[in-house]
Amino acid sequence: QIVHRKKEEIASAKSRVSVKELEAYPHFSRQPLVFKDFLLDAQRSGIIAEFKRRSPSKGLINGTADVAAVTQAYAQAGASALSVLTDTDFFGGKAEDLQQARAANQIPILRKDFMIDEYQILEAKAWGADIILLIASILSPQEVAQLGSFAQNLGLNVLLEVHNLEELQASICPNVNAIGVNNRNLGDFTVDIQTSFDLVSHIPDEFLKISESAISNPQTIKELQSVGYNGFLIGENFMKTEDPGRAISDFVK
Ligand code: IGP
Repeated sequence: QIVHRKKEEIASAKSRVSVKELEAYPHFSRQPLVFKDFLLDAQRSGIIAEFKRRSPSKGLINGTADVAAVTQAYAQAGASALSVLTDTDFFGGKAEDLQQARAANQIPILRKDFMIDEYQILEAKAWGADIILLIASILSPQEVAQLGSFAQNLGLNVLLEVHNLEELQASICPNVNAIGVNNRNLGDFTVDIQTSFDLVSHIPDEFLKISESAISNPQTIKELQSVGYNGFLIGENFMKTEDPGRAISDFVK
């Protein structure tokens, strides 16, 4: 149903400017940052800090946070990268959030959205993203390979999200740079960190390894690191507080 809704949204004229116009956005010709350079930088925390106003599972998380201020505070506290939701219907995000985060920061930014076609990847580049997300559960392995190669040809990095071994084995391909194991089941929203521990040995070492969702204490990061994870995608734990920037600094201390 996500795919269906996304297709309708994309097809509606108002959400689309022409490809020519996207290519004329100032950020379109910018050289994207390389995810690995920041994720493997020992001076940084490995945290990919997410700006998320609301979610289907939690409802409103933070209605007042300012995207530039929060993402700057994340970067200042040692985040390796940023994740910015651009999906409006489910997450209350928008293109401007990503553009404002870009203008305020010089670390890689993930466009967090349900990506199903090449046009959205052109948007991501135009808005200033460095990384795009491909979710195995809503794409065929062939689509993952095609969209991944399209993004990499634009100089973007690709994060492939999986939730179980079947998805991982079916969709993993050289056209993605990082594998994100989502601890949240997108079907019923249940979360279990064990998912990350179960799948890590099946991810070949040439891919960056990222654990996503439901991480709420620094001890969990240590344990995930010890089994081979390089990155930790955290949203709610920071955004649910009044001052997400402060929450991440306390967390990395
Ligand atoms: C962050 P959390 O539990 O720390 O807020 O999770 C991130 O992993 C989550 O927002 C997410 C997501 C997604 C959102 C993971 N995969 C796909 C939208 C679409």
